[in-house]
Amino acid sequence: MQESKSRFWILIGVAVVVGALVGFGATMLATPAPPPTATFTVVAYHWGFAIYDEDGVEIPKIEVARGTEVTLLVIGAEALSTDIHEEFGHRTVEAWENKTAFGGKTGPEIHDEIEDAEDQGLMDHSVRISGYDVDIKTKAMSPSPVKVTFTADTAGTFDIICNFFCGWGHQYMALTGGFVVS
Ligand SMILES: [Cu+2]
Repeated sequence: MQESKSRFWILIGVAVVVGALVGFGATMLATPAPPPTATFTVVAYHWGFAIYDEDGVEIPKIEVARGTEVTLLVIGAEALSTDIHEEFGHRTVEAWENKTAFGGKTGPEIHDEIEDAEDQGLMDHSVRISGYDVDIKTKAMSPSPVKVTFTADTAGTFDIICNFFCGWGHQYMALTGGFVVS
């Protein structure tokens, strides 16, 4: 009687330990490691995009591993200080001078087109990622960026394009291969 009683308690003990292990295992399976995350700031200007990493360093394109939870902070250049804003305009003129974009017009003509777009109140742009359901419109003059988070679930090389009419150079506002998921 004494022996079977202690065997009973041993069995209970074993059951409790096994139960705890099964429970622990199930918890481990139910809570996979969180996905990697990455945040980038994208400045949209007349007529291009500038990308910055989490340290504020400008980078030529966004590169992430598949499955990364990507946060984009999108801001229109018009919302930045006049100096910075004008600096982006100079980039556009320089891009023309390097013959990398904006064919058919001279540097001063490009400069005039930028001023015309602003005079017409065409201050906003969008950041659309081809192949993804991502299209973020800037908020003119708002110093707070528009924030969007999505999962980079499709591998490949995608373009960042403006999908909101922003004047003459809108047609050229694209960063080919600007979003790469490996
Ligand atoms: Cu545009």
